[in-house]
Amino acid sequence: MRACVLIGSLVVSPALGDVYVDPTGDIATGNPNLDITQVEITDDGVDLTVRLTVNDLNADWGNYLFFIDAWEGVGSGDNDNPWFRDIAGLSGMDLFVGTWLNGGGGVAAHQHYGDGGWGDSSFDVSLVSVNWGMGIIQWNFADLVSDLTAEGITSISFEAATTGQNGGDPAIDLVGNEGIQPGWGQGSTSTDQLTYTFSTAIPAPSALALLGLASLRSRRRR
Ligand SMILES: [Ca+2]
Ligand SMILES: [Ca+2]
Repeated sequence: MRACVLIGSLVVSPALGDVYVDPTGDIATGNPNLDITQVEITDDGVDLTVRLTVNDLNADWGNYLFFIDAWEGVGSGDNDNPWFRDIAGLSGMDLFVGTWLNGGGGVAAHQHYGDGGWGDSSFDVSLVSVNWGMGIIQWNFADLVSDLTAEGITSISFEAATTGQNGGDPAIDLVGNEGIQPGWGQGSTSTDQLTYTFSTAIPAPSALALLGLASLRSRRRR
């Protein structure tokens, strides 16, 4: 009975996570703390929540990056990010988040302002939590979804990357189908940005929820 209640509450939740899976073990360096296994994104119509999962968060020295392409036709150049990591294939990025875990952890959020280049993000981005046991790093982008929706934007493209602590370090892993990156001392290249569609752009979620509840009720009646 408890399981039924739980399923019901998930069905009516306005924010089901979209999960983007990445292979385990697809890195050249043997650092499981940098091996992305999935990215989960949700939104409540206002904030965007991102959960990055790695294979084993067994060390605190890694850096974790999240790139968002929100506005078409503007954004960064290729291999142009505020932390100078050697990652090609990411032109047009508008928002950059970098997180470190050592020293208590923290987050830096930057935004690309055309000819002005990278500056501080106009959005408040927070490192919500680090789950060491599950290997999950969670960020919250306050008001990002509501602000972009107000501009008529219904989705974002994104990339997630793991890297070291120094400028010039490459991405050791990228989420998606890039395959194994060359590793330390060499460049890295993003070849596929993924897309997340805001919940505000998905038609009639309440109707979907009602359908889900109806099917649950009919199942329970049998
Ligand atoms: Ca991986
Ligand atoms: Ca852009």
